[in-house]
Amino acid sequence: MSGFVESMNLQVKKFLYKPIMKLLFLASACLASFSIGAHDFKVGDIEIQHPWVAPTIASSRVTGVYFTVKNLGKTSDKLIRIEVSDEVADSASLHELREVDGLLRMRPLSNGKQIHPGKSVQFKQGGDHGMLMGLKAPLLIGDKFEASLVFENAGIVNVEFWAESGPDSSDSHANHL
Ligand SMILES: [Cu+2]
Repeated sequence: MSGFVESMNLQVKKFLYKPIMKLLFLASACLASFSIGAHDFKVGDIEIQHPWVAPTIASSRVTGVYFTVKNLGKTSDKLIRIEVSDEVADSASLHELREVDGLLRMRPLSNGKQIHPGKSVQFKQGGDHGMLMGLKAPLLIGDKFEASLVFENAGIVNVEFWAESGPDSSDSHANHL
């Protein structure tokens, strides 16, 4: 496992560190107007709000996926993993991103993410997030793909990720209808 983490950290340094820093620079401006619109998915008590994916940068085949999980129920649930078809990417995983001594460190959310009853958890730029590695094609704004979020209790929630420039960029959903 530690070998996997080490090799992933190398990959991160090589391919992701700079794009993530650029995205972080934009993130604070975007977060203020995060919208809850029609682009939501619900199974049982779990609602997934506005799943979106950052377009790929240059020749990168790695990107981040973002969404909000809301637990409308009275019992806790846990997001265990994210899955995509191998026609979309070689792998999809959930990561946490923490600042340690001024450096962003990313590692797998190997125990999943607890979603307490009545609470929302954001998977967002600069925090916990999903990641696709080995994308089969560049992702451009307006592209879409399906993915599954797997929960301990709610089971599989199928969602559609939309490639957008930021979390507030599709308030009107004009590009998608
Ligand atoms: Cu990551």
